[in-house]
Parts: sequence; C-alpha cells; structure tokens
Amino acid sequence: MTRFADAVTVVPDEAGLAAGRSWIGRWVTASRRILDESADEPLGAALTDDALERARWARDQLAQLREPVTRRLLARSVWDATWPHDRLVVAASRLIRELDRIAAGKRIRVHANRGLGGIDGTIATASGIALATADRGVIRVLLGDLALLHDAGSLLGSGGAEIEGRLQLIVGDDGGGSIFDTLEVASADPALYARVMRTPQSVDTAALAAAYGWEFRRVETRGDLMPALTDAGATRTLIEVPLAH
Ligand SMILES: Cc1ncc(C[n+]2csc(CCOP(=O)(O)OP(=O)(O)O)c2C)c(N)n1
Ligand SMILES: [Mg+2]
Repeated sequence: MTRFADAVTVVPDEAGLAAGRSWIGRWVTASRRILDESADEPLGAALTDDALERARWARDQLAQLREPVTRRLLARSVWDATWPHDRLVVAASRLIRELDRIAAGKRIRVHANRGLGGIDGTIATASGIALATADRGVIRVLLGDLALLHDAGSLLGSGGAEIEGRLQLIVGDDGGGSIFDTLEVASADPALYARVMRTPQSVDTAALAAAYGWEFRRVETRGDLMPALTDAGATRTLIEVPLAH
C-alpha cells in the first residue's frame, strides 16, 4: 500500500534535546581550549621594567614578522580574517586538514567539494557561490598550488562583470601535491612518488594571474599576511603564499 503525507509534525524530543545540548557543550569547551592554547604569547616581557628584556622581546617580535608563513599560520590567518558576512571555500589540500585541526567554533559559512568532486573545479565552485550569494563580504578560497593550476581556466569565467563581490584566491604554494606526504603512499620509491603523487610544479603564478587580469600579491612573510587578507581593494586577487612547512 502507498500512502502520501501532506504534512509532517515534529514532536520535540526533550531527552534528545538535552543530549544534543550536552554534546554541543563538550564541543564548545574543546573549541575554547584550542583557542586558549593558540592565544598570543603573554605580554610579560613587553611590560617589564628591564629595558634589555623589553628590547629582546621587541626584537623577537620583529624577527617573527619576517619569518616565512607556515601551513598552520596560513590556515589560522584565513580563518581569523573571515567573518559571518564573508564566505570561505576550501579545496582538497593539506590545508583543509590543518584548518580542521585548529579552527575553533565560529559562525561562518564554509564550502568544500567532497566525494568525486576533485581539485579541478574549486575556483569554478567559488565563482558560482559568488554569483549566487547576496552577502557583500569577501569570498576567500583557500587552495593548494595544484588545485589552482588544475582549474586555471576558471580564472577566466570568474572574472565576468557579473560578480560584484570580492573574490580572493589564497594559494598555499608548496610546489606540488603535499597532501600525500602524510599518507601511506609516501613510503614508496622517492622517484616514483615524486612522479606519480607529488607532481612538482614551478609555474609562474604572477604571469598566470596577469594573463587573466587578476591582481597578484606574493606574501613572503608573516607580517605581510594579514594586511593582504584584509585588503579591501581589488575585486579579484590571487594571493600566493610560499609555505615554509
Ligand atoms: C581531479 C582530481 N585529481 C586528483 C585528485 C587527488 N588529489 C587530492 S588533493 C591533491 C593534491 C593537491 O595539491 P595542492 O592543491 O597543491 O594541495 P596540497 O596538498 O599540496 O596542499 C590531489 C592530486 C583530486 N582530488 N581531483
Ligand atoms: Mg601543494
């Protein structure tokens, strides 16, 4: 027998709601712990009366700003720079694993292609989101170098005047596909591994961006990262970040 229902009524399940609340509570606590662990170094040394100690602290801070960007810092900075009126698109990359590890709870919309959706199409996906959304923030795409190169053709489509919002491609460049470095296959013969899995590349990304009319910025140091991510200037920017590790 076949029956058709015109309406469904959801009956509140008090026990279920309580269990859900307790589950969320545990996640919020874990998230806060991660935030606390990642909090900036206490300002003790900066506030000390000892001039030498203060100078040492200032020198250390400056030296840190001049250091190259790590994968973790990139993931954290993109997360920190993104707010509820923005959107984030994350490609299949080692970067999404890093983000998964460090991102603490925050009410922002994050998109990712899963399943058969591969690294090709990441930029096209972001362009579609940019076209469909009425949000007026920045659409940030966090992707690896290979994901950029596999979808370079989408730099063309996403440039149309149709897209009013700002689109920012943030490319963590580690010269190939490093996601496999952390998987079992990394123990294969090094030459074969490089040829089949890592597929090194050294494409001139600045020239690629110029060819498609995108603004281009290369971020070499920690100090340059946040200003690049929060720059309200161009509508279509490709930010290349060479990764230290
Ligand atoms: C079309 C397609 N081919 C292959 C893959 C398998 N794959 C997943 S991640 C990845 C490498 C990504 O390299 P990159 O974009 O540089 O990111 P990284 O891991 O280096 O951060 C590949 C080849 C895929 N997902 N889709
Ligand atoms: Mg890579």
